[in-house]
Amino acid sequence: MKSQQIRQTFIDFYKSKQHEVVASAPMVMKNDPTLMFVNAGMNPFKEYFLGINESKHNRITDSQKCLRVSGKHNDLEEVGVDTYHHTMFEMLGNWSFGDYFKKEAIAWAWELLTEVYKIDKDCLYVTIFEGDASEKLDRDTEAYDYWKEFIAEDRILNGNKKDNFWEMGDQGPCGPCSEIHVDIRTPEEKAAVDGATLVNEDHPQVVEIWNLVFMQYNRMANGSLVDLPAKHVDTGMGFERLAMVMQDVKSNYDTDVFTPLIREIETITGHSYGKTEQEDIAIRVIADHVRAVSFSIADGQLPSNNGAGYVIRRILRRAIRYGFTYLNKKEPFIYMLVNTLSKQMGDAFPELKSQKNLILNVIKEEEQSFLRALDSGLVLLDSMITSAVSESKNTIDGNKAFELYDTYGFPIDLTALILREKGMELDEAGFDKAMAAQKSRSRAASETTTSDWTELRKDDAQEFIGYDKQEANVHITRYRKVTTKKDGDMYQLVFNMTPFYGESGGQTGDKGYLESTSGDTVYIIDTKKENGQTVHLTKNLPKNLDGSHRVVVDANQRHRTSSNHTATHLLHQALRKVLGDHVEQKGSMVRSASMRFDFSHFAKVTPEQLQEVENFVNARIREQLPLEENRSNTYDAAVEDGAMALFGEKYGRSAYY
Ligand code: ALA
Repeated sequence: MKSQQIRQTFIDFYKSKQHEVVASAPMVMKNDPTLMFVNAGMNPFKEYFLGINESKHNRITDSQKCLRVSGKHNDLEEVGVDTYHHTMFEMLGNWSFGDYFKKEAIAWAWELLTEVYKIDKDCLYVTIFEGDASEKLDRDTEAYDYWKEFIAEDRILNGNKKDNFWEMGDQGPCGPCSEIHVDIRTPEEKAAVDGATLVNEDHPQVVEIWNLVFMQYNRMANGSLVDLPAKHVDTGMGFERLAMVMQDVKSNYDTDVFTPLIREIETITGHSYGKTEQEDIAIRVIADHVRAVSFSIADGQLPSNNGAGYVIRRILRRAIRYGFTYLNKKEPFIYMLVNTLSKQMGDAFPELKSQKNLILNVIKEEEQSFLRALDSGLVLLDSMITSAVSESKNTIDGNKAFELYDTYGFPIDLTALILREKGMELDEAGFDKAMAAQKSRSRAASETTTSDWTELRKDDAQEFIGYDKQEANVHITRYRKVTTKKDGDMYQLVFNMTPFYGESGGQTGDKGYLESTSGDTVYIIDTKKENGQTVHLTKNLPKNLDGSHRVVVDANQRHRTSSNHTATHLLHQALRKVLGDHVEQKGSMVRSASMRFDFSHFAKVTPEQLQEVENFVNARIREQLPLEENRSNTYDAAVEDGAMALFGEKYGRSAYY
C-alpha cells in the first residue's frame, strides 16, 4: 500500500464507524498559552476533553500534523540519529467525546490492524497501565480483559506511569493508555530474542505504532488528579511507522513518505544514502527537517528570532549544519527539496502546493544567511585558535565558544569538530556552565505559575454578545490567578456572557471595566481567547465575586480597533489587485492606534504600487459600503460565497464541524 492509501484507509475505516472526518488543524498553535505547536492529535480538541465546550460530533477522525520539538514531548535530538523519530509527523487519530470508551477503542484498533491492514497478529504486542501507588491509581484490568479477547495473554504487557499514563503537559487532560507495538525483526532475530523483552526498549524494529488513551482525569496545578466531567478516547497512530510496517521495510525513511526526498538529496549532493553512518544521519536529518519547516511556513509560522519562529529557525539550521559538515554543502540546497515535497504530499495537504513559492523562498533566504553566519563564525574561530596558539594554549575558553554559539548561532558540535581537527580542545565544562547560566536567566524571565480554576457556576457555558453589545450584566463563572515575573499577580475571569472581544485573528483584545453593585470597580486590562473561552485579565479580584456585575467595554478603543481590522482586509484586497493573486496574508497586528499587515511578495513594492494600494483602500472607505452580515453562515458556505480563508487560521468550530 502506498502511503496515500494507508492514510485514506484509516480515515475510511473510522468513517464507517460513524466518525466525522475533519481536516488537520494548523500545526502552529494559537489560543493555547501552554503550547507553541500541536504535539498530539488531541490538542485541537482540548476544550472538549476539559468540558469547556461541547463538540457537535461525539466521534471524530483525522490525520493531524504534529511537531515534537519543545516542551514535554520533544524528540529533536533523536531525529536522524535513529530511524523512527521525527520532528514533524502525522498522527492518525480517532476520538470519542463522552461516547464510546475502552471496549470499542480496543476492538476497532484490533480490527483495523489485523483485518483491514492485515498485519500479522504474531508481530503485535500490547501494553496496559500497571497502576501507580503514589497516584492511587489501579492497574487497568478493564483494558486487559478487553485485549484478552483478541490476543494471547503473554503478549499483554504491563507498562509503568512513564509509558502508560499519557499527559498532554504539566497540567491538563490525561489518563491511562494502552499501546500497540510491532516487532518487524527477521524470524531468526525473533527466535533468538523474545520480542516481549524488547517492547519500550528503544529497539528500532520493535516500536510503538499506536497509543490508545483513555482520558478521564485533569492534572491540576498542585499535581493532583481530578475526574473529568466525562470519559473520552484519544488515540494516536504514527503514520510513518505504520507505513514502515505496511511497506515491509526496516526504517521510516525507507517508506515512500521519505524516499522521494532522499533520492533528491542524493542527486543534489552527490552523496548516497546507505554508505556511512554520519552521511546517513545527515540525509535523514535534512529529509525530516525540510518537512517540519515547510509545513510550519505553510501554516503561517516563518523562522524568526523568538518564540515559535525561533524553534523553526533552529530546526532549519540543524539541517543546514548537517549538510554543511557531512555532505559538504556550502551553498543553499534544502529549498530545492520543496518541489518534491509539494508534489508528493500536496494532494493530502494542499497548503504545500499553494504556498510552495513562499516556502521555497523563505528557506533559501534562511540558508543564505545562516551559511554567511557560519562563514563569519569560521573566521572568528580561526582567530580564537590563532591567539590561543600564540599564547601556547591548546584549549579554547568555554565562554568564548559560548559567545560564538549564542551571538552567531555557530553550532557547538561544529566548534568541537574543528578544534579536534586542529589538535585543540574545547573547554566543555566552561561552555556548559555558560549555557546553564543563560538557560536559567531566560527560564526565570518567562516563568509563569497558573493556579487551577475556581468554579463559581459550573454549568454556565459562555456566550459572546460583543458584536451587538458593549455593556452587559454578567455573572463570574470561574477565575484563577496567573503570576509572571514581568507582570506579577494577575487574575483571569470568565463570565457567563461577555461583550469583550478576545484577542484573535490579529485583533488585540478589548479593555474596559467591571463594576459590582456595591460600586467596587476593577479594570479589565486585556481579553484573550483560550481553549474556546474568553478570558478577561484584571490586576485585582472584585471584592464580591458573587451576584451580578456590570461589565463595560472601552467603546472608543474597540471602534478604532475594529476599523483598523476592516482596513487590513481592504489592504489585503488592494495588494492582491495591485501586486497579484499570489499575495497571501502572513500575519497581522491590529491595535487601536495602528495596524501592521505582513504579506508574501517577492520584490520590493514600488512607490507607485504603494500609491495605487493606498488609493484603492481610500476609495473603498469613501464608498461607505453598507454593512451586510451573515453570521450564521457555515465555513463552507462562506467560502462558496467568496469569503477568503487564510492558511494557518482555525476558523472556530465551523472549520471542523
Ligand atoms: N495523545 C496520545 C499520544 O500523543 C494519543 O500519544
